[in-house]
Amino acid sequence: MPARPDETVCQALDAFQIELPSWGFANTGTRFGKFIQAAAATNTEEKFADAGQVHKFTGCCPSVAVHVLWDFPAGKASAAETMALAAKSGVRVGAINPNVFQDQIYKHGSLGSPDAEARRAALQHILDSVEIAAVTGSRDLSLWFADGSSYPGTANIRHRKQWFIEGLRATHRRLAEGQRMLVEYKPFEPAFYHTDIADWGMALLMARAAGPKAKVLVDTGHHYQAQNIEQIVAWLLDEDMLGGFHFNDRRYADDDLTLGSIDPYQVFRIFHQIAQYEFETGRRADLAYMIDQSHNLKGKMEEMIQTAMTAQELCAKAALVDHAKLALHQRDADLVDAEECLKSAFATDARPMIQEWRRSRGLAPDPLAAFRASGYLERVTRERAAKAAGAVSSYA
Ligand code: PSV
Ligand code: MN
Repeated sequence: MPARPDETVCQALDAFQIELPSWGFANTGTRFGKFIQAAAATNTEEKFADAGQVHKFTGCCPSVAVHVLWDFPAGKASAAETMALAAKSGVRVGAINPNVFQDQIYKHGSLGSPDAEARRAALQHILDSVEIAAVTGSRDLSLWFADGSSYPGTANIRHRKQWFIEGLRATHRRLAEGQRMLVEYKPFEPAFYHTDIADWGMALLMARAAGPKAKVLVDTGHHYQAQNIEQIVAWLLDEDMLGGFHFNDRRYADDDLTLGSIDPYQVFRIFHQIAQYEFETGRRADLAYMIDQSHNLKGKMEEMIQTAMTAQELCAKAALVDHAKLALHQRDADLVDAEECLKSAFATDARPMIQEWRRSRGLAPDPLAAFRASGYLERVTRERAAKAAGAVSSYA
């Protein structure tokens, strides 16, 4: 007998966790400027404290992805301290993101730079990050490279590809048992002519060349318009090469908008591919779900809670697809019925079932309302504004 919808939703939510990005709690902006929020976290401790609140009210965000340089000011030496700060706030350190795009040495690239010294520095930083991951017990090393070129003829694309393979292989050799490296792709920005790892095919090739612990990371914002992201997901799942996601939404390019704010059906279709894979294979897709958003205008913690709730909702809707029925419609090429089967799950209001799940897990049915009622935001706004004023006056 098929499970009742509320049981299906409960099972899906019990199995679903999504990682918060430490950088989503700090002041960020566009290349035209930053609008400062008094409540924004100003250091790693505050980022974890805010993340802890998001987890406390949603119950599905127990870990925080961190950026080396931004969250480990003293590199490896600060790994244990960063871990302790996370634990103090009821979360743990998640994926480690090396940063090989900020330093001056990376002006023409990192692992793909024509300058051997830059390639060496990038590899060293990535290997240090592997060591940090070993201390923090992080499973994943998330690798995003800003490498590319902005004018035709200025870079040897094949040489850069080969340097990348060398660097990624050297990284793979350092991974301990149980660790993974996730190769992220992005079509453009900051480079505007060619990007070394520009799409899922290039990331797949790089991951395969690196070794069996390397998988592909799909950032939903890193695609050209009209690209069929769920097909990429389906293919990578089928190849056992999908490692995880950076979730966000977009309208034009890598906009880093709130997940599902522009196209919730897109996110649902991604979750559907995963649920269908799990239904057919009987295997759990071993994926790291992560948020990668820049909260420039909305309140950062509120946007994070909104994102986690949206992810839960779309994951729950995808769990409600009647897979057995869909398989029959697909077999018989019943096009309208197959499509309606998918759409009826998407149209189901899963929110009452999710609220029930929250109550049964001791969580408030409306995490956003509960967060607002907690007074945390007002308290940190006051404290952080006072700290900023103090810093200005002591400087003056
Ligand atoms: C690049 O746009 C990216 O998506 C990468 O994942 C980075 O790690 C992240 O944004 C934050 O800069
Ligand atoms: Mn990303």
